Amino acid sequence: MIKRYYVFLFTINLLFVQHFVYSQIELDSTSLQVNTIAENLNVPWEILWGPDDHIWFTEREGQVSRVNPETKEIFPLLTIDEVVSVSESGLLGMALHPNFTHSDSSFVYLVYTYEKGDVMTEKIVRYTYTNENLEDPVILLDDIPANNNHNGSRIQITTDRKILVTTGDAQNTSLSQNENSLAGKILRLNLNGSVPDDNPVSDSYIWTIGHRNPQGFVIASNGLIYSSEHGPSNDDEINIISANSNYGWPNVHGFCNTNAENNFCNANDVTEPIIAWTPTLAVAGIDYYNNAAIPEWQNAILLTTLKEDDFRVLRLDEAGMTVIDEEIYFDNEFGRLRDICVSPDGDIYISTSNRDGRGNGGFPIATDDRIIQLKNDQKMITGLHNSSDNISIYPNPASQELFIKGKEIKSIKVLDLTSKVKSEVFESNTVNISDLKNGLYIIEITSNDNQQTLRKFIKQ
Ligand SMILES: [Ca+2]
Repeated sequence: MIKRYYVFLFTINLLFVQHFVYSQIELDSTSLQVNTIAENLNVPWEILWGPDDHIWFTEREGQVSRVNPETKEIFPLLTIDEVVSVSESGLLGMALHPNFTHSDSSFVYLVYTYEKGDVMTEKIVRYTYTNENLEDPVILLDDIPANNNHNGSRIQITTDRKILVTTGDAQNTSLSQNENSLAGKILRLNLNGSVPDDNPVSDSYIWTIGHRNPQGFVIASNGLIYSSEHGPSNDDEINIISANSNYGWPNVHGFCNTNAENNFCNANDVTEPIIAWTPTLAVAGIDYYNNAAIPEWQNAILLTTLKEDDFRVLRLDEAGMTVIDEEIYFDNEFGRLRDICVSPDGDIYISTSNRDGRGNGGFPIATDDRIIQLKNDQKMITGLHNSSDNISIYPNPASQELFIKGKEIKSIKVLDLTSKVKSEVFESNTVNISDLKNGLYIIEITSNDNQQTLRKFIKQ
């Protein structure tokens, strides 16, 4: 049902820029440049775009910092000594007050784990931003059950000025359906930490129940709230979150599609995910994209995955209720990917998570962890992708041979969508493609004047 388009990704060494490797993502009518804007970080868990045009980020061992994506300068703000970071726990989610630029509302909300006595516990703390420091911690909610793993901890602030925070089952599956426990829930608080009068159950923070470990969360500009949730070894999910709903864990994994699940779902009015993955991807940060900067990705959920080491674009139907298309990028290009945010200009930022103890496949590299930028910067790519390079390829689609017209050719490479070279010819304007499997490919043409041109073609 869901079409998958694999990685439109390849690495190009631009001859006129020494020592820089540029990656690009080629979409139908948009080229995205891929840059690194921060490195040498240690598990940046939350990244968000601040009203100061800086990216604010937490690092799991207890740091809060800002980075200027233009200059790449990093400004450390705070280290919380009390944070205890074991396995997946530590300083996790962060949100800024919606009126952050007003001096009486310069509040930063943090979620972290610490040891209360000997017991791993989680709390939500508000700090005040003054003189480029974070000061005056105020505990808004304490005693959220926590553990080394399964702590949820994404935090968002709604337009009606309530805090929503996801919690995990704290490795005790029975807590998620227990309406007396704050674990395995989405909680709703007033900005001062009190219980809102209009919560589903009076005097309870609980807004939704039946969660395992939701570690992606976004209030989308289409009016819906989405979360990603780690399944066990099956059924990672994306859910649409609404008040007083039950998402089924631990009785239901993914959709209601076994007899036992159907019984539980009917009896408890369980809300099913809009998409589920088995085997799991380790679904992490999400954001909603609707910016004209990348028209191909408008009305989509952007998702990072840890285990699958990729970045996914989940295109939605008009109502935002159904995933109609799933595209996959960066397949192990940057290792584990933890979180994502979008700037008002439509640039996309993604943080790696290769120093979280689970890096593999060559990661972490020396400069991990990193924050990667995807930018539609036409100025930077005109040398590679414009109609004035006078090169055309035909036929397209093609089945036997592909002809390149317009320039003296030094070499032609045919790449599949994982950047693997499928064939290469020199000083010829013809490539035999009869042995290729049907599908989409990239052709990289180097002319005698050392200009590189990239085109897509379809083998059929
Ligand atoms: Ca199921």
